[in-house]
Amino acid sequence: MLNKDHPRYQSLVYRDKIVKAHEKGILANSGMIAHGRGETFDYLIGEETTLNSKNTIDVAACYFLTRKNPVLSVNGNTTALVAEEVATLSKLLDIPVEINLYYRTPERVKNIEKVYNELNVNEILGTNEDEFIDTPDLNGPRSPVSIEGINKSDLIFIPLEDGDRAEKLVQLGKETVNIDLNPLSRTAQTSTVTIVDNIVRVMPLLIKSVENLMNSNKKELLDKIDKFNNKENLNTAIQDIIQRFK
Ligand code: PTJ
Repeated sequence: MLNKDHPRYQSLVYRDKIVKAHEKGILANSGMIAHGRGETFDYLIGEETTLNSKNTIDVAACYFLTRKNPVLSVNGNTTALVAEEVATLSKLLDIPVEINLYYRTPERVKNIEKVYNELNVNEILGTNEDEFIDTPDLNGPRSPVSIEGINKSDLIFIPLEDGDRAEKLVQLGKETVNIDLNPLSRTAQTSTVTIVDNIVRVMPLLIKSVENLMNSNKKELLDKIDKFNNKENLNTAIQDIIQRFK
């Protein structure tokens, strides 16, 4: 039983979600370590969404609303923390959720598929029954992607990921939107758009931003994309952390 008066109650709630997802065979063992790394960076950024990240979330929404075939790629950590929000975004944009795991086992895929099925996601790809094709020049369990999903997509959402895949996807001419509390990670550095913030704060804001911008004209959305530079965004995120030490 979690004590609501605890000064770090929210953090305990998310740790509890992580532990429960591990017990249910959703989270990889290393997912616990990844969460701890995220918590450390969250301390450094002050555990709140910065002005810079709010703007980046709006830019991410503009990408989702202007690209032809976006896909939401999910892993164990994302599913443990924000499965409901992923399902909401998938319905709002009418785009698929694709399971793509670093520590892929048929059991974990099945357990994660069940979560999104129960949330009534329309199209779940990357399941054990799907048809796959390898991502060129990428080794390991993340390489096989759904033929109808990531393979054909032009924009891929890749939150909370380790570094090797983003680089390859970008080399293939695809665009990526990443959420990562660590602005120095390889995925953060190679993605098209990197939201440096906790996924639990980002997802509700991203959904709101998509809802707000949904009826804007395409030129406005493209203008916002044109004005964005991910290197500047990452530099600002790093400067925001440095400021907190002064
Ligand atoms: O479910 P699987 O098998 O695909 O495995 C997933 C993990 C996360 C275990 C795997 O991709 C991995 O090892 O990732 P890394 O290399 O630890 O990278 C995860 C990144 O996510 C790190 O840079 C963390 O700082 C970041 N991160 C962790 N929790 C959060 C986060 N970023 C935003 N919000 C969080 N809550």
